[in-house]
Amino acid sequence: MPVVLSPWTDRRRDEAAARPVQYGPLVTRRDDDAMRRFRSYGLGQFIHFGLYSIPGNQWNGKTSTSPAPEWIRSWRGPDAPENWTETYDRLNEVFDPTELDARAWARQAKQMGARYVIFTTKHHDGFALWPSAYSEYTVASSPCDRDLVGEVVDAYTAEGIDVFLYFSVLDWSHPGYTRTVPACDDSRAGWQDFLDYTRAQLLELLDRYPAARGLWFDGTWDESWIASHEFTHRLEQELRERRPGLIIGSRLRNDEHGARHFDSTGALLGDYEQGWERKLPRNREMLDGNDWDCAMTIGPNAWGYMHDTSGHYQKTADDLVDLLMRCRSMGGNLVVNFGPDGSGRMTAHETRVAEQLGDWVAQNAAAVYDASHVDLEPTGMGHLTGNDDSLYVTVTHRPVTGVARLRFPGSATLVPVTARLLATGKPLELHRRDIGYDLDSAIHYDVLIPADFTTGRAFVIELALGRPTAQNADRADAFM
Ligand code: FHN
Repeated sequence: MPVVLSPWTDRRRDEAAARPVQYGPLVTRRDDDAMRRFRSYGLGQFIHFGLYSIPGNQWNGKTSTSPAPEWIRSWRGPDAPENWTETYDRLNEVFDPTELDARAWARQAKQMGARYVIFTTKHHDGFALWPSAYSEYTVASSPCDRDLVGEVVDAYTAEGIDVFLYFSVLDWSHPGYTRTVPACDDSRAGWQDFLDYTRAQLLELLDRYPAARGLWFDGTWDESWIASHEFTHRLEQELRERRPGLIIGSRLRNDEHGARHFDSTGALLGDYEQGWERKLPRNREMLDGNDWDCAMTIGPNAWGYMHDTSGHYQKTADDLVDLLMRCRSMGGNLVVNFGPDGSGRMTAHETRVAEQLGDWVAQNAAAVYDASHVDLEPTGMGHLTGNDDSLYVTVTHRPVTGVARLRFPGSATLVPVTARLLATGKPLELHRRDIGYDLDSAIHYDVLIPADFTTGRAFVIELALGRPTAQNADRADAFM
């Protein structure tokens, strides 16, 4: 069967053309503690750290043309430093992040409001941030000689932040790695060696770090991996057996027809949709009720440290609040990426943004964590989240009328009964309105935003929900 590469999050398959699938999902929608926890994380932190953090996107004063700073090893062309690949591959000899204090990172993440962290144990260059017994190319071969994965797992766990281990399958350091399907005996043997090594490293990670809650896979798009569907199916099974409750997103494997993230019948290949990278779904309907998160950079397409950020827009805390609440309104989590520099220090911009985002989240926590998608018409004012008791309106676009108007279906059994500003608790006037749109069966609830309330940030209106009263029920329409 030829391998068919499928586009990134392609789920819209022609049902008539759907082929039988043998290597489909190993799990159906889980509702255990781990997944319920995942659904209430709300906000996460991603950290990209490794050898690429040393150059950032620069070497000897020149800015690299590689697609992203963590891809700097692939810098080619006339501007690339001489023998660049060899130079890069030897960065382990100087890797020594003396400023890296995982406890300080974890405290910062906690203040930001992150409930989970995804940490790069090994990126595409193959350099392992733990002293892996299955590779020479690890922290143990550097002056650093610390178990950075262990430090991160311990520090974040101590702060109550769940840890997910990022692992790139794609590995430029392994001689057996090949992008295409191995076609001769030698390359087949090399590939098998690579698969054994990958499996061994993954089991090693699970055994060394029992506190880790999930594995976050990357670099699984090459033909060679896609053609290894029997192996990856077995591997996923083995990982799940080894660590019951482990969370694995949809980026590990594909079916035998090459369909990634979703198999050829459209079924999700993992516990949650892991294809939302630097982009969000347009609407909730696109998600078919699946769990999901969105991994988002603060700068451009830069996950690792970027030394030279000139000309690149850096997202603000306001951007991130908007993205966070947009995700929550569609039932997902936002994972904000950080790229510390080669010494292990977070950048000034990321630090500032983390603080500001954290202040906002702390004041509006109820709207973020225990509130998720609500079945109400979206509002142009901002984003709706809620639960059985409360509805939260995160106002990013304040109406000039001073009235925050919400539409509820006429048949709603739970409607707003009181309103207040979530951050301060200040009560707000709430009115049920008869707007007079023809044939509109909706009920409108108006919250009055006091003119003297000023803020430079998005704000949240909390509405307590209760049973509708009989108000207006006895008023008949005029006969015409
Ligand atoms: O190539 C990587 C990239 O460097 C980065 O790690 C992101 C994070 O989601 N994943 C890959 C691209 O999809």
